[in-house]
Amino acid sequence: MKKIFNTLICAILIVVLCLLAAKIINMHNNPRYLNDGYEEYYRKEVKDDKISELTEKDNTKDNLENSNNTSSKIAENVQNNTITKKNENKSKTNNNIKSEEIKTVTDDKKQETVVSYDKNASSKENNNIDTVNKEEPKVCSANEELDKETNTCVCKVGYEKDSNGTCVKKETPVVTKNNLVSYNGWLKIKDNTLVNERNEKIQLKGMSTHGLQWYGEYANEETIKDLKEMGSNLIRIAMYTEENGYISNRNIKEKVAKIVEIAKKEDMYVIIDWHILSDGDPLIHKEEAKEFFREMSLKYKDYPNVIYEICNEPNGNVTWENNIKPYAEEVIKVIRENSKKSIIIVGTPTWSQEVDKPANNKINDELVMYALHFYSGTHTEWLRERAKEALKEIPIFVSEWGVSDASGNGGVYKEETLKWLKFMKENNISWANWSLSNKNESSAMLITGAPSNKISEEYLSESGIIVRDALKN
Ligand code: IDC
Repeated sequence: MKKIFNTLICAILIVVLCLLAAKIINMHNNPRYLNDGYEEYYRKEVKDDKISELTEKDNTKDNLENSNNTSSKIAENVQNNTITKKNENKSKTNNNIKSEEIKTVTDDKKQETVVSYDKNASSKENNNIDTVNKEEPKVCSANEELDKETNTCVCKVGYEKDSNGTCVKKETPVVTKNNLVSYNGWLKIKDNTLVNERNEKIQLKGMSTHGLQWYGEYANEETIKDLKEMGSNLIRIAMYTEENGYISNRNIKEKVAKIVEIAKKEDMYVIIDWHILSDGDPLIHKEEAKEFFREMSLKYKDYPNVIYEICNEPNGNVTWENNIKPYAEEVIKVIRENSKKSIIIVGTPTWSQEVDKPANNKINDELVMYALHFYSGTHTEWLRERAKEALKEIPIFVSEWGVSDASGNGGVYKEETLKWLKFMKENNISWANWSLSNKNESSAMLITGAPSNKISEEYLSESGIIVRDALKN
């Protein structure tokens, strides 16, 4: 028993002695106890690749600085050390960036290359030594500036990152959209298509009112604004002559004037349409038409946004030569007395389908366009073919079209409508869609019951949805 006790005491003594010896050795090497060995210790640690561990623990700025300085000193001293290699690589990279930058100061595209190069370099560096070494200031591209705190490139004021992470100029809200009147001014015709004052092609797109006497209230400040928001730059005022229209109710002019003023305020083009329909021969109300357009053209002589459509849809036993052209020449003359610069649209035989007729016998006026009307359920490829031919000779304006059949109801004929829209886009043909109303017929833009002061998604009919998409594109 005594023997066992003695052995145990001996063992404990040996262990205590060993621990003491170890402690003394450790004190010699540990910088916490011996400042002289600090650097030596660190070098050892670095060699053992423990740098990142240390940096993570010591993440106050001062400590970081210390460790940076120390490790750079060490790097200077220790030949063939991994850190030296990394530093060399880094400075090589920076030199490359600088020389690259010098080559490309004025070249935006190349500067983009610099940015991405820089990004790659820095991410590589971060994985290695950047956390301990004092970083070289980043080289930023033309639209960037250096954030000294984080040593990263950030977008300059007025610039923002795009989806590729490149700093691009911030889009300032467009006050004047370039499809509106303030940009385009008085319109002209060049190579049988509509152009603006700068001779740039322009396509007008918008809604036609239904008969003012029935659904006039749907054309108001709110709805016209909403339409503009949807991409529209045009509104057509369908002022019926008969069917309780202008001939029997001159007061309807006031509604016309109101809409013209709204269009002006909203920077949009507007068509004043002399909507003959049951009165198929324009000559029937020629005198009234002359009187009306004299008044209008005088009133709006300085309005670059006003366009005159002088006979919606001649029909019945009327011809271009005998009825429409003579009528048009007289009315145009009246308009030109007041307004030399406005565009005038002239209807064509058979509800404005026979554009081939004026193509062979034009009116002598540089600013006249010819109406082509279609309804997708009734008018198809054959009418597009005719239009294509006519376009070689005359400018065409689709001042009325619908997604239904010619009655204004039936359908919606979406597929055919899309073909027409493509055709009009390809040929830069301006258009107005029938109709801005909530009438229970498939050509109406709004569903039955839709209020008259709002054009929003929930009130769009099937036709309205197609038109909304067409206005956007
Ligand atoms: C239609 C309307 C319909 C109205 C009818 C009679 O959609 O509600 O009852 O006129 O006035 C046109 C005419 C246009 C027609 C339209 C549809 O320009 O006034 O509107 N249409 O039939 N030409 C071809 C079709």
